[in-house]
Amino acid sequence: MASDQNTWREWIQAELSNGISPDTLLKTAKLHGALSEERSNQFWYEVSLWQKRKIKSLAALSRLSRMHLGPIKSIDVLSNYTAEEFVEHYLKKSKPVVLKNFAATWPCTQKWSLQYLCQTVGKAQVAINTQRTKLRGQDREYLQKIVSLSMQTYIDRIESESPTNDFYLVAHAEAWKQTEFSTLYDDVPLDAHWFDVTIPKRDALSFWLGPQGTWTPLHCDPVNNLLTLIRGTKRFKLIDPYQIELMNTAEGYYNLLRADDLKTHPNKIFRQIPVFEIKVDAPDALFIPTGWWHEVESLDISLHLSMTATHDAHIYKDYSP
Ligand SMILES: O=C(O)CCC(=O)C(=O)O
Repeated sequence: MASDQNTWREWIQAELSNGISPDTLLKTAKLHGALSEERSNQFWYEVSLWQKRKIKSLAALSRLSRMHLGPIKSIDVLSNYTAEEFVEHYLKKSKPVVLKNFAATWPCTQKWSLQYLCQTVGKAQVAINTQRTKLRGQDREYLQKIVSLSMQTYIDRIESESPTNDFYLVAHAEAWKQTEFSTLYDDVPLDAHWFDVTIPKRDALSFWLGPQGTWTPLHCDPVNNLLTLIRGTKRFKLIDPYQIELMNTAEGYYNLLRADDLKTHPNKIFRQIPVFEIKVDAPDALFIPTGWWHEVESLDISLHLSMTATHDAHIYKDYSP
């Protein structure tokens, strides 16, 4: 019974963090006949706990902003760097940075053409996020429009329908954790200077592949991400978590505003928020620290790995807008 209650609690909290409203959650639970009297009583208690966590996250945000002593002025782009410099000057300070040629020597950079992926993991069934242009909260509501396809079929669609934002293989699909994908694991070396190698490889990263034209709305993540581009080019718009006004327009980890809306926002405070725009090409990496808002557009057919097993990856466990 206790574990049933825990599952119920975890479901409520995860969906609220995804930006689903309490009313929609209640309706979904009723629809599936999953709303006993006991669960119904627990529901609003869980919602209030989640709201308290949201307030606590404001405290976490101000702590984050203090760590790098005020808002940063620009995003550094480094051609020469060591893991130690990255940890000291960027990871520990929660400061984004572009690392040129980060994955240049990784076998995946040479090997993973679309054709190679068809040969190796073409038969794997993957959960594709579809009809993205029709959904207001295309990523928050991703579960509504999932379609299962073989990688081969998905790659054929990428090649014939690009550019489009209508379908995308994103982290939620957990493709990398599927048994078939383990044949690719040796192509991504995890150096202990950069990554916490005690974390199994299947849990150390997520695999994203999509056509030119995918657009991921403004959001932040509760974990540090050394986003490593294996193919293609992406444009990022980044906003410092120091800009706490954006908490007012957040729904879970997502923001209702687009980065471009800020320039013309009726409220001056929003118009003054700096947006850092930066293009990243394979095989470069962009460090996106916990809490940093980011909006992402693929300028080519793109494949990237979100490397989340950085050292101290989970120092902001309580960060949850
Ligand atoms: O590339 C994208 O479309 C989004 C990537 C992203 O937000 C992430 O890896 O956290």
